[in-house]
Amino acid sequence: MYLRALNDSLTKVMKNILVIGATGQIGSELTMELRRRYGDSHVVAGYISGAEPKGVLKDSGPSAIADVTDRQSMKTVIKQYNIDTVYNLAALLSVVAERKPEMAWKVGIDGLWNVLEMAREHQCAVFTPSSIGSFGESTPHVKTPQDTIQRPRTMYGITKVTTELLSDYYYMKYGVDTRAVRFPGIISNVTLPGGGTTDYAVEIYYAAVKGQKFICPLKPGTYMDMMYMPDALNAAISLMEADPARLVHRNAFNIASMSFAPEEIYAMIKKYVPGFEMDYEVDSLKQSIADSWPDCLDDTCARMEWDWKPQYDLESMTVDMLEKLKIKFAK
Ligand code: AKB
Repeated sequence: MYLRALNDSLTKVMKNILVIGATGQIGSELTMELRRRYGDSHVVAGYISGAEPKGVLKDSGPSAIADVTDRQSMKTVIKQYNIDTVYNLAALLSVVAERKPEMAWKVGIDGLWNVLEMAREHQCAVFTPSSIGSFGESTPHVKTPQDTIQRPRTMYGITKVTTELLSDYYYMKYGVDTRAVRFPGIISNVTLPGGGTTDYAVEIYYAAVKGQKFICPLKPGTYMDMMYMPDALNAAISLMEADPARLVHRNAFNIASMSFAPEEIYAMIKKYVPGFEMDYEVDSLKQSIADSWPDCLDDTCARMEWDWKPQYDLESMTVDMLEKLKIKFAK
């Protein structure tokens, strides 16, 4: 028991991690959380030119160019820092991907191919998230099972299903340790998301704290899975730390913590900000994407195979979001 614990902590200490897309919504917080757990010098913030890390992200540890479309840039950083684990967060979100399908494929799939090839060559484990966007109209929308129909009609969804299949392929054919979750909409207070269908659930908090009326781009009754950032970070890290012998699935696990429609998040915020107002102005692209996604996923497999358990629900997330954003805007 003691030896196992010692071994686990040594393994943690010895990990060298590259986060690709470290300045994005998830990457900026994931990099800091990984540094907290594994040590600052063991986590490299990978970025592309024009999206350099700033502030604490820049100052707390190493950073390097890691562009998924340029294999050489990844090879250089993997060798320089002796990387053994890659969190690959390079992707265009659903709305932008619909506007720039070719770019979405280039970054999401050609880029993933480069990451997986580098991982094969340098024996790295790889986490490349999928999404609730990997499902489509013909998927069961309520309690969506782990293994079910995945026939999305958006470019984002197509790249996410391909991500899952290609990641599994590299595991089965070459033994690359690929693992992933299907992220829902992620709600956070550090870095804003850009170009997703679920972004409204972040923007609504910013409007409430700034005392502005919120214009919701989705109709009442549009349910989607959402998650607070601390749970999302914990999901990614716990899965990468999970005992491989217990994993029946790999790419990618359904995870869930809350599902709500716009009128429900509005009512919850209004409970704490009574003067808050919201109106609807439906964006047809966002609405059609949201309508094609599940209302709520069944995450039983994640709970059974690696003990997934979220901490936050809509109310506890709302209290924390409002508190953190008030501090942020008081500065
Ligand atoms: C998006 O809305 O595109 C993302 C997602 C759910 O994958 N947040």
